[in-house]
Amino acid sequence: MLEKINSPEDLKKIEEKDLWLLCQEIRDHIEKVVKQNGGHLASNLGAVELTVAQHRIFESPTDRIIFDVGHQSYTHKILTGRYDSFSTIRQFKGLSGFPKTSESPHDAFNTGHSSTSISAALGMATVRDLNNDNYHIIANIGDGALSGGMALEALNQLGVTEKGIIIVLNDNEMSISEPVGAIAKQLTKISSGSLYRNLKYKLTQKLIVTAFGRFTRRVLSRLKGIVKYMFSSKGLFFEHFGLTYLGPYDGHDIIGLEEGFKIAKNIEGPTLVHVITKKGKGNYFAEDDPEKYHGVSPIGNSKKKSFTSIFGEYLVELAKTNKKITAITAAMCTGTGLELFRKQINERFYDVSIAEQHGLTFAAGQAISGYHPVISIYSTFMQRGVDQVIHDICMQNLPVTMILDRAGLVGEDGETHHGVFDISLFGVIPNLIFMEPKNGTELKQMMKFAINHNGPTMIRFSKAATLEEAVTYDFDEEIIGDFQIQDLNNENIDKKYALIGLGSEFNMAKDIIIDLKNKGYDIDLFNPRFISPISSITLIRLEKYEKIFTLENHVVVGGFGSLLKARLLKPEVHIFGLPNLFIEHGSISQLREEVGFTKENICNQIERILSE
Ligand SMILES: Cc1ncc(C[n+]2csc(CCOP(=O)(O)OP(=O)(O)O)c2C)c(N)n1
Repeated sequence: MLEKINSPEDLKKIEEKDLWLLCQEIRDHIEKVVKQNGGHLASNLGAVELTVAQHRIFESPTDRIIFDVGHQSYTHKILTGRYDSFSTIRQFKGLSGFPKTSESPHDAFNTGHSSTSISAALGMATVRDLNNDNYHIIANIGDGALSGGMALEALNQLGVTEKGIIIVLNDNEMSISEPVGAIAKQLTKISSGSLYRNLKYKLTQKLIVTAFGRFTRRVLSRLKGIVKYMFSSKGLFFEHFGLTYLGPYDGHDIIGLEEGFKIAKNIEGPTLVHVITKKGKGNYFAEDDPEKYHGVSPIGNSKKKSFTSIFGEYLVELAKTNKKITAITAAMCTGTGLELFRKQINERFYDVSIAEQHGLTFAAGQAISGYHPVISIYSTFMQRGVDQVIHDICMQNLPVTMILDRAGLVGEDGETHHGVFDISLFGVIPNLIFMEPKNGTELKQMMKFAINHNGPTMIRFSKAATLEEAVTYDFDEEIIGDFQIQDLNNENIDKKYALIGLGSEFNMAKDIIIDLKNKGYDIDLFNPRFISPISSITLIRLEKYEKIFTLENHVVVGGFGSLLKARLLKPEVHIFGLPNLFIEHGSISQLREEVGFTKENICNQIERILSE
């Protein structure tokens, strides 16, 4: 059937009796492609019927269907003319794993980061109404994403503007991990409130059947108030925000869902359709362990040791002896390697849900009270917390250790997920000691130093696999801001030129030095360790060079090399890194190739500069 569906119009022609088979085909196709390309398996399997029903009842692209986070939009892509290209999802030059307005008119809004859908929908609704247009705006949001601050801020405004948008709450009682917090608890209570559901559903349905058009809508809007107070307090949680609550519906019953959406279409003002889904639906393993199957890697991917796992294991070791250490995650326990901490030191582990900003100020609160919180957030999601880092943590000089995981290019998740702006955002903040380790051993040393430091520290590291080495050195307050020169062959150092390879780029810097040495160029190699501050000893030392080259897994303008260049007077500084662009998706090596951030290219460029 799927081959014949090129648009939602074709979907509407499918007979009701065949819909279950269609959903089966969609699931099979998603599973097949995700096994090959990696991607968000469990979330997509759970949202199949939900998406089919929406595309049968609404008129996309005139009606705007928004997907919060966007990781669950695979069925939507398949049904909106992208069945043929779906096998390219997440691959270089292929379909994106998230909605992209540039990819299809059916993708109403770009997403990737959580909890933006209600804000975007409300913005769209205000313009629709100013223009006296008439179309529906649907915000699909998960129970996890609903816990994010932005979603709550949007609900706060929505309640008073009373704009007609339809929020579809895809409630699978899971974020990536188990959802936490009071909202999650409320949702569980509502889902189990079947009396309210049945009575209210029947009443609303009756009204729809017996009257039509604007009159019906007006009557319904008025009755909303009456309905609200007739039944138990279950749906009042949302009705207090000024929403008409419909549901909960079985998220795998297309006919029931279609009825729900038809009712929602006819209600004036903001409406919330509460849908209960099973994450991983249809796949035994994903249903059984939705956390593991939330996002999967393509088959055959070997798991080498990552900075993340070294961080997670070592933090537990440190925290076992230092009882003042706490660990904080914003709904990314597994991804940030804090699983072990959650299991072994649960009393000092905090999952604040998808709330990076809150998590950072929460850490500040713990730090000012005498503890040393370690909060790990992906570099890209840390973009949410700039003010909290500046205003709450650094301005008060509080001992919080912030870990920026997945810094640099991340590959297949693409432009919304690359962590390539963090140095521009955090590299100039007073009091903050910002570091990047060249390998796993150095990460441990930095962590130990950070825990003992009485002020804010930040450590970024990439997704790259890394090694641990036997040799360690004293990493203490004495060396803050000092770049380390590497004497590769016990030969004279302090040459005319220097190459500084930041963090995960240090190894490439080393290879470049060796290649250029073979071509007759002598260059000193530095492992900077510190992004900020840079000590005056280091600056004085670097002033002696004629030409300095820097490498970083970050955008060039505003990054490590830029910050260094601004501090140096004499040497010519040539910066190698990523272009200041939103870089698409693909494997990390393809992307590096695409932007020219490869050993060969950089070697050639340095050679050219040195031979000038
Ligand atoms: C700001 C931000 N923080 C973290 C994430 C990582 N993330 C992606 S999906 C997800 C869980 C979303 O849960 P939910 O909305 O319930 O959707 P489900 O996958 O359960 O369908 C998280 C935390 C993100 N995308 N954006």
